[in-house]
Amino acid sequence: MRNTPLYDHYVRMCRMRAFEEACIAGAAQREIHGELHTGIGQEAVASGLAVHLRRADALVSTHRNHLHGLAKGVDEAALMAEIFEKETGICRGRGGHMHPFDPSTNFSATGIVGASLPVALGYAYAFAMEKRDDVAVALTGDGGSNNGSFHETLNMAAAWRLPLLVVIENNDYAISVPAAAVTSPVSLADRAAAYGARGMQADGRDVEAVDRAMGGAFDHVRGGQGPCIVELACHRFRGHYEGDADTYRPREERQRMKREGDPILLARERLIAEGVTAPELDAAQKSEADDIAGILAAVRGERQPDAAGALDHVFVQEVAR
Ligand SMILES: Cc1ncc(C[n+]2csc(CCOP(=O)(O)OP(=O)(O)O)c2C)c(N)n1
Repeated sequence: MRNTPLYDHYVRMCRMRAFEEACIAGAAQREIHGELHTGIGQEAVASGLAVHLRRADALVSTHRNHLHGLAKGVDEAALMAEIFEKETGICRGRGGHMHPFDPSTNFSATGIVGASLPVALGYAYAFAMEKRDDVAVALTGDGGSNNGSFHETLNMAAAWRLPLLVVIENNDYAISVPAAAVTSPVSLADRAAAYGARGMQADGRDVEAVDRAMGGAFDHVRGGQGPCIVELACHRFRGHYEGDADTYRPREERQRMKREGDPILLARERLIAEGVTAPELDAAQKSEADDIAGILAAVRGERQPDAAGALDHVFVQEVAR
């Protein structure tokens, strides 16, 4: 076991990938219903975020949210159980893979594109009112950043100097629409200047670059200097959802991104150059995969909610005053 930040990122990213591969197995067996979106290929973003997040920070994610939940420290077994619609899930199986919510870690997600931003703004406003140095993080994709809520949120956060960090996973596509066809300017981080906010870009495939960018961004926001946008270029390896034929991306483009832009392979190459052996890295990867396989086996055996209780725990039954 090595003890370097890059080695830890490698292990975390292997675990994240194994987690989502387990979800893919569930979708293939029709244990998971609806459109399952994975972040396979985008692990460096989540791993780079994970090391800077504190438990009291809030993170609001999107339809592609599993890795962000893991980065926020949501219990893995309970998150997987939620994705598999089990009574033991963080929302007792009522939220499913697109609407997980975990008050104990301030993690939530929404399937409404662009809606992560105003929810995170609410957390940021609350943190400012309570004079806490916690950070509210909104994840969005390049597609989500073209939503009106992006502008409204950043304007308000900058006007009130709120502790909001907007992380854009720019994987170049919103379903089948290339970002360049619908986005002006192409640099999303440059939009920060219009709000008087901080903006930065990094290679979202390079976990060390993400870690560095996040370090600067969290220092800025936690230090009370107002909102920050971090734009991370990355690739989504799978189709938009499990079942998407992905015909809009040429085969060569898909092959090249997996060959040249896999954050796990990039970290692995760097570790080998630093003297870590391939068998050591293989053993670490296998150990994470075995662990996740154990969680998957347990989750599969858990109970689904009864149909009669479908509306239980969905609506607020009592409001404390
Ligand atoms: C308000 C709204 N419009 C449309 C959709 C359908 N939809 C789901 S995901 C998606 C694309 C999102 O693209 P992006 O923000 O780039 O995220 P990515 O899928 O690339 O992670 C769309 C249009 C939606 N869920 N919500």
